[in-house]
Amino acid sequence: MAPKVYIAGKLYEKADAKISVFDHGLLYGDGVFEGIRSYSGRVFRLASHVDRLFASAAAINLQIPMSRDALAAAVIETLKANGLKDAYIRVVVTRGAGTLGLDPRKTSDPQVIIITDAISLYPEELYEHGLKIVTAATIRSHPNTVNPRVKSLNYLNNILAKMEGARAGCLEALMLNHEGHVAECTGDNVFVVRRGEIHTPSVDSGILEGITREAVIELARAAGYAVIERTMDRYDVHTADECFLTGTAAELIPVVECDDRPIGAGKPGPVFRDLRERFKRLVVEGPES
Ligand code: PXG
Repeated sequence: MAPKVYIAGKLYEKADAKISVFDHGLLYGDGVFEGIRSYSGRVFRLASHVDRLFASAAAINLQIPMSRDALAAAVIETLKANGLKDAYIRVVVTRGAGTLGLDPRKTSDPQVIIITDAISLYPEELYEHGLKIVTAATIRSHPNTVNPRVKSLNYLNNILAKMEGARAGCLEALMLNHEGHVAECTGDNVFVVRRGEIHTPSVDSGILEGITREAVIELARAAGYAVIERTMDRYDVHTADECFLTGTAAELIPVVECDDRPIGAGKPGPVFRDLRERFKRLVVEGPES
């Protein structure tokens, strides 16, 4: 089936799915997005993604031209039109086309775009053996610039950090905040395990409040682990017993080395393995859409 892309209420063939070059989403990165996943036709935590999208939009004073329910329904409709069960869903809302110049008042018609695609997974061997990461020199943005809680269309900081990771032969890079504390990776949240307790940077560390992060915190607490959200330093990562990342694409993925230091035993640990299994069960138990 030819892929179909949703733009402003209509489905278009991929080749015809186009928006204006005057759209401020393109000209200035003025817009917000979500990356969502469906498992066997079940969309994982759709309501949470819709809430985060609306919060991101509110933070940049962008009015999404449809209700939360209509947006959620459009996601399901697009998924069905594409005949996809295990899919990656990208929702993008741009400020809309305007004149050249930053002024958002000179734009009109924010565009809601929904793209679905087959999910591209990390190779299973990364889950078996773990990732190496390095700390990037590029920091997460200061909360008084674009707050990292906003999933905006401007990902340049993270892209620059990802390039630093790639230069060091790593698929992910650790980003610090403006105070030098650990924030997160370029597209994943970070967790460490120390003496059986699970620690992760708090929301005020300058992170995106990951939906996988939230699910893993809930799962871990329900399983009896202590989960502590706090200010963390690189020391906490370098000296951890275990480290793993969470995100929509990666789910939970182990980190076995950071900045050339092996983490714990240098291989994925038991807490990671336990939580990964619990997460796998969770994603198939969600409501059918
Ligand atoms: N931090 C950052 C900076 C992210 O961009 C996460 C953490 C994890 O959040 P979730 O809600 O996914 O658990 C992200 C997520 C993409 C894409 O297409 C990006 C993300 C997720 C899915 C797709 O680039 N980022």
